[in-house]
Amino acid sequence: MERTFAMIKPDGARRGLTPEILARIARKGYRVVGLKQMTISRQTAENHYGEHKERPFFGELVDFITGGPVVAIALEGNEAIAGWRAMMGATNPANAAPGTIRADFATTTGENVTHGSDSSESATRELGLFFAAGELLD
Ligand code: FUP
Repeated sequence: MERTFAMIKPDGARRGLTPEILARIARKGYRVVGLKQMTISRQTAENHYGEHKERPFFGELVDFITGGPVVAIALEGNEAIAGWRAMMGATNPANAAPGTIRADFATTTGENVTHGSDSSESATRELGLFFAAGELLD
């Protein structure tokens, strides 16, 4: 069993896509071991996206992700890290496979509805950034 960090970004939450996305997670068979709505602080956003801090879009990315409530989700399941990324689809929705969340619900890379950890190391780091140990189910 693997755990990963998933997020419904401000665009997805604002557009009312949270129930649809949680339904897809349930149908897939992942166990939700942590779930909360929150507004991300700039410090947490800059930490979360630290790998992109030299990129030209970093400021806009931080503005966007802190610009409204998100839904932070801890998922557990067999190969959940790769599996959740497959459900999201490619970063640029134009390249996302039909049936994926980004293909079905997004049109731009900047506002692509969901986030998912890209490796085991990222999953551990991001789960720790967004959830206190006591907020996750055993
Ligand atoms: P992903 O792992 O699919 O979320 O993609 P990245 O880690 O490469 O990018 C993280 C976020 O940065 C994307 F979701 C949106 C933003 N981004 C841009 O706005 N422009 C880019 O060219 C690349 C990423």
